[in-house]
Parts: sequence; structure tokens; C-alpha cells
Amino acid sequence: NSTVLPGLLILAAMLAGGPPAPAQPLPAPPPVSAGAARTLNDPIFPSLGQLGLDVRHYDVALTVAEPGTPELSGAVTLTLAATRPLAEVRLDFYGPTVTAVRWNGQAAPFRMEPDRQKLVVTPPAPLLPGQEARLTVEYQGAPGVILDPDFSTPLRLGWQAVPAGEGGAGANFTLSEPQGTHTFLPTNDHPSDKATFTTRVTVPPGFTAAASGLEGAVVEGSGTRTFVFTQAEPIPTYALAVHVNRFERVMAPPVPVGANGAPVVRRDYFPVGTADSTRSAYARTDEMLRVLSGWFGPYPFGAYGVAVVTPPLPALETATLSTMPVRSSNERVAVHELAHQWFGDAVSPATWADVWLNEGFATYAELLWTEAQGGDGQAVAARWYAILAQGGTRPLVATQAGQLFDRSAYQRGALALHALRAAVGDAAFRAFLHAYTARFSGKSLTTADLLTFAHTQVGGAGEAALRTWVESPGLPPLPVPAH
Ligand code: TYR
Repeated sequence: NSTVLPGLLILAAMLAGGPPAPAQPLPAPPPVSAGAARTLNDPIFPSLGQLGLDVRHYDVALTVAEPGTPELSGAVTLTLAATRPLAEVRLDFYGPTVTAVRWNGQAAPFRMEPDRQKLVVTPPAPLLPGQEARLTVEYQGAPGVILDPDFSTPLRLGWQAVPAGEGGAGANFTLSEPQGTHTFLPTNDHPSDKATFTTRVTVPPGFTAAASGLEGAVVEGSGTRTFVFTQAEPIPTYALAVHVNRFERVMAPPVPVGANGAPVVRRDYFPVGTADSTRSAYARTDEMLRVLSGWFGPYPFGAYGVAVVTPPLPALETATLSTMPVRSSNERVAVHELAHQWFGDAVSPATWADVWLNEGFATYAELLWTEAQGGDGQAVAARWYAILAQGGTRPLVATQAGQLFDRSAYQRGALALHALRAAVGDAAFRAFLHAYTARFSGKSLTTADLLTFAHTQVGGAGEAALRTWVESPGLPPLPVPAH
């Protein structure tokens, strides 16, 4: 959670623990000129994605032969569709060297545009709307280095390597928001193109792999083990978790908070030797699932749990399996990342300018959890308000990368929901949240879509309360809901 980012700790960890950089970080790519407007034209990251490309499914096979080193080999088959004729497929990729590309099983010509971090594949014939194709990419080597553009501290995005030593056996994991997934996977790397995933991870004996989704049977090879995971509901690419470590997998009883009371599988992954004080942050996940699903509606996926990692990075809401650094292992961050399963992973922002739709809602869950414990929610809101009054604020739609995870995205975003609640009352607020997740799960929306939806659900007064917090340049008055 970026509100408590220990910048110096992160920097120290990067300098002390990180493996040598396999490549120089790239400067931000130039914006695509109008004539070649083939990207998704994201207002914050204009080079990401391809206009007209719809990746429906990623079938991912990763082999991590030496956990703790950056190297990996991969074979991914993407199920592609198009919303306009595509003579080329331009995937975001800044990963290992590509060794083979196949289109529906046949070798296909490809090239890299390293400055734009694109893998460009030419199919035998243009992909047309209504058609589906399978694109296979094989690759091997070290992932590229993309430095995070939006935290004030250097953070290497995407595929992480934690070298062996210091009590650990060597680990790898993903930490990709906003655009790190294409350091290890060729993707249409944008939250407006969500997809389902099958993830197969092959590791040496003694290691355990974990990934987003439900786990299948482990396949024992000669001197390897392959773990298989199925993420059956669409998620944004940045939310894909992949972990390799010497893990203890701890199962807990399923929690009946899925659609129509369906059981949600509960499993957590702790590196061998994880302290009890770290594990205890996750002892109340069952209760958190019940409290949050009461406010938000059915839990959107088939499983939930955490994978704990040792570097002092920010926590990330990877789908079905939040990535939780030891140092962020506390109930407040735990409830924040759990809330992101609804807001971020199931209901996703259509552009990076709309990321407050993730962070504001997840931050608001911290207040709801405080209240569920008998604590004073209004005091939480007042603290957020004081932070903004002191530190300054901005309208909620971000205009630059440095704003994506700032106080306004988190605390002002949360106060926008508090204002909606104050305007319409608890019962209508709860009904609104249920309707919102029901309407937008599996989809992506803009801030304007939220306001339109609020108008239809709670009427003009509710929409106006929200809109003031979305749009006004200054800080609106602190909302005080009546109970
Ligand atoms: N979304 C994270 C949160 O829960 C913050 C974060 C953002 C973490 C980007 C990692 C990252 O790469 O607040």
C-alpha cells in the first residue's frame, strides 16, 4: 500500500538484494503518432496495448529452473479475437529473447520493436472480427527491466527475483501494476482487455509454485514438478500472480461467500520459516470475506488467500492470491488487498487515469472493517480528511503517472464513497455497491461510467455527492453519514 511506502527501505532492498540488472531501464517510449494510432491510447501510458485486439485467454507455461535468478523460459498460447481487421498483432513484450512464434500452429514471421516494447507478429491473413486465432510465443532468458513510473521510489516492475541466501532458498514472483506483466509475458498489457488464464509453472523439486486461480493436480516430471492453475474469471494482466518459493501451503475451511453462497477455497502460501507474527495478520481472512461480501456482494472468484514475500515492496492485489510482503502483513493492508479482489481485479478501470476506482474503494474497505470491529469509522474518515487538507489534493481522474497511487487516489477516492454513503444512507449505499459489482464484474469502466451508473441506481443527489468529490479542484467538506 503506497500510503505507507518506506521509500528508503525499498531503495536499500533494491541495492542490497536485487540481482544485477540484465538490461538498462528504458526511458518512456514516445507517444504513437496519430497516423500509427494502433495502441489503446491510454491517457497515462499511451504506448500500451493494441487497438482492436481482444485477448480472451492466456495459456501460460513458465519454467523456472533456478529459483532466485531472473532467468525463465516460457511458452504462451494466446486465444485472440479482433474488433477490427488486424494485419499485424502487436503485443506488449519486453521479456526474454523470443525463440519461436506460431499462428494456429504454423511458424509465423515476427519482429521486436524494443523501443516500444512490442512483439509484432504477421499472420498469414489479417485477423478479422468474428474470427479466433491461437498465437504461440516461446522465449527464454532474462526479463526486461521496467522501472515503476508512478512511485517516487525506484521499483522494478514485473518478474522479481529474490536470490538465495539470507535465510531464503531463492524465490521469484510477479509485482506488475501497472505495466510489468510484459517483462515476462507477451500480453495486450492493459486493464481494458481482461482475460482468463491457465498458468503452468515448472520448478525444481523442493520448490512450490503458486498462481492466480484454482489449483489442479501437480505433474511430476523427471527432476521437475509442474503446478497448474486455472483463473476462470477474466482479470487484468497486471493482476496475474505467479510465485515460486519454498512455500508451506496452508489450507483453511472454504467460506460460503461466492455467488449464491458458493464456497470460496481458502489457501495461503508462507515461505518456510515465516514468523507467527506475520501469519497472524491473515488469521481473520474468513471474517474479512464475510464482512466485505456483506457490503460489496458475492466474492467474485473461486479462491482467496495470500502469498507472503520477503522483500519490502508494496503489497499487491494479485487475483485470488494477494502478494503480501512481510512488512505489510497487518490487518489494515490485508483487508485493503482483499477488497481489491472486487475493485480492481473483478471490476477494473478502463484506463490508468481511472485507477482511483481501485484504490478509493479498497481504502474505503479499511473504514468498513474498522466499523465491523466496533471501531469509529468517522474518525478514520476524519484522519483521511486531515491528510488531504494538509498534503493537498486533486480531482480524481489522474492526468500523470505520478498521481496513480497518491493520497488523492486512496484517501480522496475513499471519501468520495463516504460522501455517497452520507447522501443516500447505509441501505442504499450497500445496495449500490452490490449493484455496481454485479454490473461491472469481469468488465472495465471509466469514472464517467461510474457517475452514470450512480445516477441510475441512487438518483441525482447521490450522483452529485460523488461528482463533487470526483471533480472539484479543492477539498469538499468532510461528509458525515447519519447512522
Ligand atoms: N495496488 C497496490 C495497493 O494495494 C499498490 C501497488 C501499486 C503495489 C503498484 C504495487 C505496484 O506495482 O495499494
